[in-house]
Amino acid sequence: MRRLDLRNLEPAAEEWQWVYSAAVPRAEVDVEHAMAAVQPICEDVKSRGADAVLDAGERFDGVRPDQLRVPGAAINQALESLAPDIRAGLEESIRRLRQTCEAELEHTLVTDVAPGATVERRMVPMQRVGLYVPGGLAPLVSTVIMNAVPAQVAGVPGIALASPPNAEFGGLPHPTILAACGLLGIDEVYSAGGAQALAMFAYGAGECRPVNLITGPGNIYVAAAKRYLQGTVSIDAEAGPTEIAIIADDTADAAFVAADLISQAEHDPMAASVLITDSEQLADAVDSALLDQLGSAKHADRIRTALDGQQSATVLVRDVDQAVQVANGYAAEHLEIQTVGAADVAARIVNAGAVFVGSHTPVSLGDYAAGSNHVLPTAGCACHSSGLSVRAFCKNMHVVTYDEAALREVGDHVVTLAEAENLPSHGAAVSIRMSR
Ligand code: HSO
Ligand code: ZN
Repeated sequence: MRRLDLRNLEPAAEEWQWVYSAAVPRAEVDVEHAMAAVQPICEDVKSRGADAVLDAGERFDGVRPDQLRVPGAAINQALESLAPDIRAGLEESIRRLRQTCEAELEHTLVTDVAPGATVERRMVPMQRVGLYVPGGLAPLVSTVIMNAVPAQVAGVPGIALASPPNAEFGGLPHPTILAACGLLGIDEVYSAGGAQALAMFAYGAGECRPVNLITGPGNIYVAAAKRYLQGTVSIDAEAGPTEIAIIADDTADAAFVAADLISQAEHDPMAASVLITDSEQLADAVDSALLDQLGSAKHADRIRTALDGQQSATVLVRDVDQAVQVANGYAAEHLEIQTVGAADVAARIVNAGAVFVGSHTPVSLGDYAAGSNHVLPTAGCACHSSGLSVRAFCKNMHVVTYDEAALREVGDHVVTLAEAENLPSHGAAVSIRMSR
């Protein structure tokens, strides 16, 4: 990995976030450009429905499924054929995430604003959501869980899932993805990928009715389709290539650090692996551990491309304070802390999709079975967005109840404010009640 020496950089107090977000570059992902490609696909799905989705599958995934909706029998069969050890892993992953989601459910809250006057914050689930699970370089079966469990715990009654048709499996999505759907009790599954799948969710196509919200990761075309369809539907954050940043000091185990940098680079030649350290000695040790471990890595080619890319680097800093600022400026999708006092360092992190604290909490654990969610904001979006959780699948709604005395108590203020806004009929709706 290339080295970026930021030890002499001393941004002014109010500037650090922008200085450091510019100092550590990211892969260039031109979503705007991809939008030109997805627009006709989305419009075609809008006007021709299921046929357009199937045609696009044939064009981009190399196979035209017999039907858009996956038959229930195919899901059952995939579940029956699932290897017992994979099933056990998926079940444990589901169990842990479900625990977190149940604890995080926000409950209805009633505020007594005045005698006889209450404002209730009622949490309500979205009524219909579309979950997207990419095919791509790996069948991300864990992503089925990360999307579906929070939606289910939130109480969403209508859950549909789409994943690209796979020529190897007769135009159905990957069987392990179908098996995970079976395990979770999701029976509305579509053989659709990319922009056409998202357009199907947004506009409806064939048996698929339109959804209120689309969640899930995907490639640049999926991100572009989300941007294009936003407004018609709500979306979670736009997902870009995976990122890992690690703050490590001279107490860190170089082999652990290297293994974690490699783990996320395995996703994508565009993935970013960033080591932030105040120890040149550790940086050297990590470089040689990377070389050692790459020798036996199955996907060494794409890992090497990712680590050699401009988006990956070892960033040298003066001390842990500067490391925290660099990490907060960069706002990584995943941030590991491998330092002395890791919990104290983690407490100072304000921008990251998720934080992994201490030498025994690798990102891979979170990818599968930590009980946390792995659908997280990338590309610096962790400054303003959150990872997927039950909250993403809920809305809050104020339910307001005033009795007569309570209205009388505040009524004059409403009338005055309505007059001040030159909206006297607003005031009249209150005074008509007060005059009875
Ligand atoms: N690290 C990926 C998620 C994933 N990893 C799925 C393995 N499978 C993005 O957070
Ligand atoms: Zn991963």
